[in-house]
Order: sequence, then C-alpha cells, then structure tokens
Amino acid sequence: MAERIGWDQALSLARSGAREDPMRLGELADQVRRARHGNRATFIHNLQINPSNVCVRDCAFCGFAALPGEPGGYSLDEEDILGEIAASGAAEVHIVGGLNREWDFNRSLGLIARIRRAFPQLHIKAFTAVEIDWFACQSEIPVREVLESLKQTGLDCIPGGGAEIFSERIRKRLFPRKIGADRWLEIHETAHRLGIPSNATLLHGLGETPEERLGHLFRLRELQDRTGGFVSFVPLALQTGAAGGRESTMGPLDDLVMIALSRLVLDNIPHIKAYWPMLGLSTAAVALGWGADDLDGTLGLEKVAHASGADTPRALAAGEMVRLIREAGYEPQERNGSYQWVTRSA
Ligand code: V47
Repeated sequence: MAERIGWDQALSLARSGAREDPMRLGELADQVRRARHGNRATFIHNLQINPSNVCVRDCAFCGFAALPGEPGGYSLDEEDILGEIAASGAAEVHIVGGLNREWDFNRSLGLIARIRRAFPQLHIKAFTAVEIDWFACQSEIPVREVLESLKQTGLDCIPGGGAEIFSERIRKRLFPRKIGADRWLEIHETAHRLGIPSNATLLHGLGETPEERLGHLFRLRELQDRTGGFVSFVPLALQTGAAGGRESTMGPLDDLVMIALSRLVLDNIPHIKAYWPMLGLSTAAVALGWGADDLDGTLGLEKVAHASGADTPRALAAGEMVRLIREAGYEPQERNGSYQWVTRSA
C-alpha cells in the first residue's frame, strides 16, 4: 500500500502544488479515487427538509437563516413535512434546520418518530452536531442521551453540516456563537461510539489559509482512525449571493483542488461528495475526475445553498443525474443511504 500522506507533503501540495501544477494534484487524487471506486459514480434519490430557518446563531456567511422575529422566518409543520416526503418517493431524507425554540428536542424527536412510522424503509439523515448540541443544552440532557433517543426512534445517520472550518481565528470572526471544532468532533465521536455513522463537511472560501484547511482535514482523519464512523466527506463551496465576500481567488479550480486534497488526506473516509448545488453542475461533473465519487442526490426542496445565492437547479430528476454522470465519462449507479446499489424499475 502507498504510504500515507503526511502534514509536510500535504502542505506542499496545498501551497505550491495547487498553484504550480493543479492538474498533477487532480491526477494523484484520481488515482486514489479509481483504486477505491473504479469508474463508478453514485447518487441517491433524496429530499432535503429544512423544518425552520429561524436560528439564534446569526453566522455571517449564512443566507438561509433568519433571527427570531426577523421577516422571512418560517416554520413547517409535521403534516406538511410528511406530505413532502410521501410525494417525493425518496430513499433518503436529509433534515437540517435553524436553532429555533419552537423546534425543541421533543418536537424534533417526535418528527423522527412520525417519519419512521410512516416510512419504515426511508434512510433518515438528520440534525447536525450544532443541532444536537442545541438539543442537549436546551433540554439539559447529555449529548449521549440525545443521540441514543434519536437512534432508538429511527435516526440512521447524522449529516456533516455545522463543521464550517476548524479554525478559532475564523470562528471568532464569522460564527462566534456557533460550537467550535472540539465540540463538533466530540459529538461525532459520541455518535460513532453509539453506532451512528455520520458525514463531515468543510466550508471553504471564508478566507482560510492552506494550513487551516489541512488542520481541519487532519483532525477528521485522526478521529476517523479512532472510530471509523465517517462515511462521507463533503467540501462545501461558499455561496455568496446573500452574504457576499468570496475571496477573488476562489473559483472552480479552487473547488477542485479542495476535493483533490480531501481525497488524498482522508484516506480513511470511503466517500468524497461533489455537492452540485454549491459547486454548480459542470464543476461537480468534472470533480468526479478530481477525487469525488458521489454526487449526493436529487435533492428536492434544497434551501440552504439556494438561499445563499446558488444558481443551480432546485432539484434534479434521477434521469438527469444519470445523464450528468454518463456525459462526464463515468458509470452512474443509484444507491441507498447505506451506499448499497439500487436498481430502478424502468
Ligand atoms: O451546515 C451555510 C453550510 C451546511 C452557506 O452530510 C453554506 O451528506 C456554503 O451540511 N455557502 C448545510 N455553505 C449543508 C450540509 C450538507 C450538504 C450536503 C450533504 C451533507 C451530508 C451535508 O451548509 C451548513 C453550513 O455549513 N452553509 N451557508 C453558504 N453561504
């Protein structure tokens, strides 16, 4: 087996490699991706539900959230959510929302219970570490008990959101009221120890240095060495429609370099997602040759990226995902939430 990439080598790739020979970086990541996943690229028929955008945290980059009482705040009700899931026929629901006192732990747990009862086969990916922390603090229940209750009620996995960038410098400047790296990692570790798999994200474009990006990746790698609970890593490209201020150096090539670095450093996380709502369809398709092996999903009702100015479609049909993957030169494979293959009847 090839030797594991260390900090110095990763830093040299992230600094001079990315600037002087980005294609070489892409090729290295593609070799790793091909050894793991061959020519296959996967996607899932899924649906994103954002029960409420009302959030007390006020993060500078987020165009989705509204402070309590601010115009534009909304809260869905359970009947509507169940109706949306039924209408979608999705294999997976991804639930993520703001920190809203109306959506406390009991109500959120009740939502999972109702979804599980109505859709026994549905893969339920719900509540970021930020929301889990909020539930625990508001209800004065330990994180472990929050996660145990969610698991018993029907939660399958927790999404990777809320990690942003593991840098105290940037957290203090842009999201000072949100949990930091230590707490985010502690919650994921607790989930993994309870047998709840999870994903991880990194939000790039916030003015972070190559060292800060790599610091984030290496902390994830270290936790994964100990638990093995991360299934997928999702680099999120900052959308600036609402918040403004993406660095002028940011663009598709930087997005691809981020994906390549992720594939090279995170040798212990099986999947790297090219999240098309934020990357754009063309960059997401090209990213399949830079280390990514999965395009997330059809994503009906996605709101977080689009509220922050993403100009990608709101959702794609499964057929459109197949076409996108095929036209990029890969073999499309629909999957379920556990990355098992799904065969669609014509
Ligand atoms: O937590 C907020 C980010 C996340 C912006 O686990 C922004 O499978 C870019 O986590 N520009 C939610 N990003 C999305 C997310 C996710 C997406 C796809 C798959 C998975 C998974 C997880 O979006 C938030 C925050 O980190 N975000 N605002 C913005 N302006």
